[in-house]
This record gives sequence, C-alpha cells and structure tokens, in this order.
Amino acid sequence: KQYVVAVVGATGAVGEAMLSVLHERKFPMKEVIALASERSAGSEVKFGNQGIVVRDLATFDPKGVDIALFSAGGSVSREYAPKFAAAGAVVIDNSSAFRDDVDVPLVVSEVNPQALKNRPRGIIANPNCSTMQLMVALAPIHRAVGIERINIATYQSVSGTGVKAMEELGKQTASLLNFQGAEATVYPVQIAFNVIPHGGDFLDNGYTTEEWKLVTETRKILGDDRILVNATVVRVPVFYGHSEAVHLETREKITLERARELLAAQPGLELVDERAPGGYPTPVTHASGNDPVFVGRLREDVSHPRGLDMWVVSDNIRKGAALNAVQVAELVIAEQP
Ligand code: A2P
Ligand code: 11C
Repeated sequence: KQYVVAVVGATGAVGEAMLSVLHERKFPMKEVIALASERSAGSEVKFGNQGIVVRDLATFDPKGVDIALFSAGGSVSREYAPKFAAAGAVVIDNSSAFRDDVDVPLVVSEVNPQALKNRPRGIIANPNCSTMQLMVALAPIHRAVGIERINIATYQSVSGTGVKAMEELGKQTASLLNFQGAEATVYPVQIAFNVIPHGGDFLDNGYTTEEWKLVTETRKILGDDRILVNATVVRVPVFYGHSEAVHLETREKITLERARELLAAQPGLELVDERAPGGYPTPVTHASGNDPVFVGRLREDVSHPRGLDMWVVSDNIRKGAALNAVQVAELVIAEQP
C-alpha cells in the first residue's frame, strides 16, 4: 500500500528533516504534502531532488491524509491535530501538546512500541529530543536492574530551538569575530561563545519546562512513576546534536561489563567508549546528521555503590524528532492487515 503523508511545519528545522528522512527511508507514499503557515505558502521545500510547493495549513482540507507528521509548535498541534485525526489520519505529533495526556501514547520506536496500540484519539506523541536519546540509552539498564534515580545535565544545541536560533548563533559568531556586538533576540542573552542554563520557561519550583519534560516523559515512556529525575538543561553554541552527562543510581547493582553488554545489544544505540583521547562521541564528530544514539564515557560512579555514569549524544533533529516520528509511522503502517 502507498500512503498520503502530510508534514505540518515543513519549512521548519524538524519538518525539513522529516521530509528528508521519509525520502531516505523510502517510505511508501503516493503523495507527500508540505504544510506551513500562510507566510511560507507558495515557497518550495526539498523532497529528495524534487521541490514541493508548501501549502497553507489554515485552508488545507485533511480529508484523504493517511499519516500526518506535525512539528509546528504546540498551539498549531492543539488546533489542527484533532481535525486531521477526525478526518481519518494517524497523527504523529512532535510538540509537547499531548505528551502528558493518558490517552495519547508517547513512543520511542526502539523502547516502547507496544504503547502504540492504545491510541483512542488517533494521536501519537513524539517525545522531546533530550528525553528521546536518554530513553534509548537507559531502557536496557532499566529493564535489567531498575533505575531509581537519574541526575542529568544536558548540553543542548540551538537547532532544538528552531531555524531562527541557528541563524542567531551564526550571526552572533560572525559579528563577534569581526569585533562587532552580538544582538540577542531569540535567546535572552548571547549564545555565541557562551552557555545558557535555561531551556523553555521557568516553573514555580525553579526548574524549567525543558527540565520537567525529562521527569514526566521518562516515567511515562519507561512505565515507572517511581523513577526520580533531577535535570539541569543548558543551551550551548552547537548547531546540531544534544549531549547529556548522565548519572544513574540503579535499584540493583550492575557491573560495568553487564551495562556495556546491554548497551551494545540495544537497537538504535552505538557505543563509542575507548577511554582514550577522541574515543568518545561528540555532536560534531558523531551525532550531527546521523541516526544512532551514541554512548561513551561509561564508568562506575566512585561516589555511589549503585552508581553508573555515561555520556549520551544524538542528533536532536533526527533521532530526537524527525527520525523517530518516521520510525513510528513505519510501525503504524506495519500494523495494517
Ligand atoms: P512558517 O515557515 O510558515 O512560519 P522552526 O521551529 O524550525 O522555526 O519551525 C516552525 C515550523 O512551524 C515552520 O514550518 C513554520 O512555518 C510552522 N508554523 C509556525 N506557525 C504556524 C502556523 N500558525 N500554521 C502553520 N505552520 C506554522
Ligand atoms: C530544545 N527540546 O532543544 C527542545 C525543543 O518540547 O518539543 C523542542 C520542544 C519540545 O529546546
């Protein structure tokens, strides 16, 4: 069977990647439809070597769409995803709009595909990028010995914020190298040659929304509300690829050898752990433009009897968003009789 697939937010960083991943993976399509706001309607986006004309979401009739991949922000999803679902499409939504809803599955393709079965609203949520890569790395450990607590600091690239943030990093860098000032409009302070301990909005408890997603999404995906998560999200002047320093406390002791075996067997994960200069993954050398979640710097925590440390890096736009959405779509079409 061939499907009609719509990409909502097709001109954005994730939308463009969704189109290229659909093309690369030869998703069986009879039509691909690119949708965005009226601002970019009429412009072209790439699908392989082909250009496809962007259409205005507001005036588009979703009838006949089989699968809709949404990545145009939470408010667009809240308004349009139910309309696409009502018209018969399976919606895979990359925004945070529905992730916490009990009747919407939150799925990492290699971790909890079984959750896809229960989708009464016809909507499936794609996790946040920082949770996504963390889950691929932690699921095998959790299945084997249970995870009691996760302490994590993230180093998130600017593409997670969108196209305008990437432009801001580029412009500030060029301007500063020319001994001129750096204007900050997307981020509250200069991002070039700097790091910013802030992602999303501030909550009353002092955490930010980006940090809180790691708490709620981890519990939902691993199906265990007892897991404790303590996160600090930091934005860094990197274009593609989020990195995470992860410190775990497992319920039962796991040896380094066992952890290494489990990680090596996990689909979608590549171990790069040589304990030598350069023998670890980084956004530029490993993650950017590639599919796997890379794990390195694996070691037992000397400060805790059940502690395990690792470094997790992945392309936030690919596995963190577009690739997982397409992998979920592949699982959905594989269900069809
Ligand atoms: P547009 O280019 O028309 O603004 P990013 O997060 O990388 O900046 O991308 C956001 C994506 O969401 C873009 O494709 C953008 O389209 C799309 N988008 C934003 N607001 C709307 C809207 N009201 N209706 C449809 N698409 C929208
Ligand atoms: C970031 N993860 O890097 C974010 C962006 O909940 O889908 C994506 C926000 C989300 O800032």
